[in-house]
Amino acid sequence: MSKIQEIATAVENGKTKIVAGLVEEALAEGCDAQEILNVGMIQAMDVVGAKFQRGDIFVPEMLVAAKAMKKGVDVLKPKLATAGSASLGKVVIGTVIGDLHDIGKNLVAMMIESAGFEVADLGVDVPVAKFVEAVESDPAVKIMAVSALLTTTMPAMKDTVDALNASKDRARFKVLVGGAPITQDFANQIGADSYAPDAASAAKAAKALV
Ligand code: B1M
Repeated sequence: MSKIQEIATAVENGKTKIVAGLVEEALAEGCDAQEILNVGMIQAMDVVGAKFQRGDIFVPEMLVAAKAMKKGVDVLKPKLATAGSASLGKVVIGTVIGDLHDIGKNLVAMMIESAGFEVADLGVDVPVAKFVEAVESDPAVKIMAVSALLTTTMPAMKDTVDALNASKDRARFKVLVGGAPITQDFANQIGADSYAPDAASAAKAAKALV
């Protein structure tokens, strides 16, 4: 079994104690950090999601797999993030109200930061008013980045973008959206300025917005 496959199996099975060590070993063997992330972790989480959908595992197993992935991401972080030069401005990011998924949002924050932005992370389950307050209270904010991982929280993303679009400061900032159920069509429908399907393209989209 390849080292990346070992990582994937460990993430799938929620082996929180061994993932960091396996990632360190993979890096020492010369494996590419991006491949470790994509194949060893993100694909492993897809397998976890599919098992959950089939009823083979339940929320606690999903949670422990997420914890295992986080341990690995912590090791990968310095390799994935290439320090940006001068600050391109401030980005506020958060996962919409009702939604507790944060791994993808954290990766997006990390990539945007490494593209040269200052990032303020509001966390998960963020009320609409908190997004609006974050941008209206800080004139340095150039992009509001909104994440949603559940089809059931897509309406909350729409409510958030509606409220941001109604902000008195709307001309000053852009709205970027993403997350597994979000599409370019949905982003257009709700009036976001930009959509990105993954963390790397979110960083590119953010750069294109400023
Ligand atoms: Co949840 N969950 N979950 N879950 N979970 C999914 C999303 C699901 C697809 C699993 C499945 O059924 N196959 C499903 C949603 C189905 C749907 O919406 N139709 C689901 C469900 C149903 C639920 C619960 C409702 C389960 C329950 O309680 N019965 C519940 C909801 C809780 C809530 O939020 N209110 C729930 C809970 C959880 C845990 C808490 C246990 C845990 C989250 C832990 C955490 O995040 N700290 C969890 C997990 C781990 C998953 C899966 C398995 C993995 C998510 C993940 O981290 N993926 C997930 C299945 C899956 O994704 N395959 C699943 C890896 C991550 C890197 O990808 O988050 O997609 P992702 O992020 C990507 C892109 O989406 C994009 O870039 C990221 C990196 O490339 N992106 C952006 C994300 N945000 C962006 C923002 C941008 C741009 C791009 O711009 C601003």
